[in-house]
Amino acid sequence: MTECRAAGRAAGRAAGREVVLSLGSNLGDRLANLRRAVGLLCADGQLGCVAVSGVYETDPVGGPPQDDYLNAVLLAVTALPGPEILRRAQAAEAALARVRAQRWGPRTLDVDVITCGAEVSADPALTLPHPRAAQRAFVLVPWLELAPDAVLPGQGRAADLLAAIETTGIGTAGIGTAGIGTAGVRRVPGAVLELPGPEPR
Ligand code: A4P
Ligand code: MG
Repeated sequence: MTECRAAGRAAGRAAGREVVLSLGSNLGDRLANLRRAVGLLCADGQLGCVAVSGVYETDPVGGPPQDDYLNAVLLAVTALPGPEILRRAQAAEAALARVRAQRWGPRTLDVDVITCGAEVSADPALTLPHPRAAQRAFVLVPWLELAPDAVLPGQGRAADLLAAIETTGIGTAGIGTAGIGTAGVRRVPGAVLELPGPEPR
């Protein structure tokens, strides 16, 4: 885990709630895309970035035949409301020239809001927790690396959800949109996503 060194960002995190973001890329320079995403999301300190996971190469889930993804999870503590967090996620996608040609299609960058504190919402514009997170080893594995006691509000412990993916077989690679097991999620040795350093005084 890389600790946030930006002391100047502590104010942005005061009285905030923990937010979990999932980052994915399978088009272009995937690692550079994830690095740029972290830089963009953490840039102004309003999304108080706390830690970023290692990078995982993952079998694609759903959509047309497409290349493997790189996935990671970013933890933040922020007072920003959910819609503003989603707006920032989508702004990062737009900055990486993401084209929405097809649902679950290949993309330079996908930023999903996995949780916003304990909030539970069925709003289609921002469903919380993310409606497919519980079935996705590419979300649960990097999240558990950062937070072994992670809980998906209303759905249980992330570790138990991951175990269920494995034992039910839902997670077998290649089955529709359901998901992939941990065999489809491989840590990329040496690939590191750094949080931005301290802001200049
Ligand atoms: N939306 C609602 N709730 C949320 C939320 N919690 N986080 C809405 C983010 N967005 C949320 O998203 C569609 C709509 O979901 C948005 O209008 C937003 O308001 P989108 O980003 O436009 O389209 P999408 O990402 O193609 O669709 P979707 O259904 O969000 O796909 P997912 O669930 O994001 O899946 N396989 C691997 N291995 N790794 C991946 O990262 N990603 C996907 C995308 C598929 N397969 C993958 C991966
Ligand atoms: Mg998405």
